[in-house]
Amino acid sequence: MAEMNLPLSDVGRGHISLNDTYGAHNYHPLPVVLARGQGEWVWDVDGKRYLDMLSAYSAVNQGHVHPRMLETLIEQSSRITLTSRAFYNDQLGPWLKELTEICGMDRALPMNSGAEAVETAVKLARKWGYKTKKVPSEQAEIIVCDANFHGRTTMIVGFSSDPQYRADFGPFAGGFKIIPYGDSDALRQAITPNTVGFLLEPIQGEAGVIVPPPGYLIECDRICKENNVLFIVDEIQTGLCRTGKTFCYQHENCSPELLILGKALGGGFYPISAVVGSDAVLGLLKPGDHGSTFGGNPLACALSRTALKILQDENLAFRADTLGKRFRTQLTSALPKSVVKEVRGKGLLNAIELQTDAGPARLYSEQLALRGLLAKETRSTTIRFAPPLVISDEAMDWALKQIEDVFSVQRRPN
Ligand code: IF1
Repeated sequence: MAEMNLPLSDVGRGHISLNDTYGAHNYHPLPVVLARGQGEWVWDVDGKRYLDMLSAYSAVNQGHVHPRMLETLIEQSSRITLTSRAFYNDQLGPWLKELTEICGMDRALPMNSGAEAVETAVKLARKWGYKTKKVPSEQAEIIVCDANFHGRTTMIVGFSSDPQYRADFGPFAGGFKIIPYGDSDALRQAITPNTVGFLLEPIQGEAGVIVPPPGYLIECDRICKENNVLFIVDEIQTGLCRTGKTFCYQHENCSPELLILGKALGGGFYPISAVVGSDAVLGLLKPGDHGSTFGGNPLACALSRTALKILQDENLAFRADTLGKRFRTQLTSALPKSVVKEVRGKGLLNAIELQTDAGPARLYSEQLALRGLLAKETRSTTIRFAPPLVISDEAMDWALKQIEDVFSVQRRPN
């Protein structure tokens, strides 16, 4: 793909060339080299300021370099950072208590990345299936959705429906069944006596911020409970206030058995993920069944405790809800229908869907970047907008103006 004509200094060019020469080419980033961040703003190596409307895919809901996160990092890392789970540490216990209280659940298990937490949830669901539901050995089935995104391990890409994520990475693990997203009848029909869990994203992020029909989540929850199947919600991207509630499933009063968290759980400072759930499921694990060198380390837990406090103290669910409504209302009325098919999302997880003849989405991300607004296309006709939830009213007004200018017919960039 042709690169945009972004005024790039020799310093910026140098960094890109280091990536090209010494890195694996598994990404195609915008040619912006970031060196500093604060709140909703980031600066490149030449000091140019950008509004971050990606938030590291919702991992910096709390904003870049939040002062309380920085303080916790300094304080905790000057005491102790890593103990392993061979011993207890003085941060893990309080983190478990605080997190399970926020989730209204019994127990939690810390891991590091989102994909590891998804792997953990699959192991838990299978163990529950064999021990409690009495599914015959090796027969456990887990139902997942078309166009899902749950991570990049071989097990997870094995149940992806995206050919690129799978191609040349097999053979894959069995035991997964793919059904259409947003169709609860399909779930009802796919369940067999060997089904142990149904894993889904309450809004599909990578697929293009796909919001399922109203009532879908609670209907799936009901179907799972009627059939003794675990309802497993991947809130790695939608959780922790992003969609205007602490968890996206709360929009429909669901009560999942397993909740998977990651990204913003570390406040943008540290990778930490978790599976949270009932004693009936998490209580089945015995010493040696599962673990992680870094999972539950004191630095991660201390940072995560602060990350969770910031979400509550700064009322970020309410902010996401209010600002998100403004974003969708204003852009839906302001953007020309000839270019934009739809503005959709929940809270501050939003997308602009282009008309098919409006040119590739990447051109629009590039135009926005030229104006100092960072957003990223996903698929060829969708641009995702997910700023840090701490974004100020003024920054949001400025962003809306830039978006209106770039997407208006006169400036259509092709
Ligand atoms: C990349 C996407 C977003 C996730 C859900 C699990 C994971 C993710 C719902 C795995 C990760 C990422 C990974 C990142 C880009 C980003 C992404 F475009 F790829 F799909 F956000 F939309 N469940 N999402 O969204 O978590 O192991 O990465 O910690 O570059 O692959 P992880």
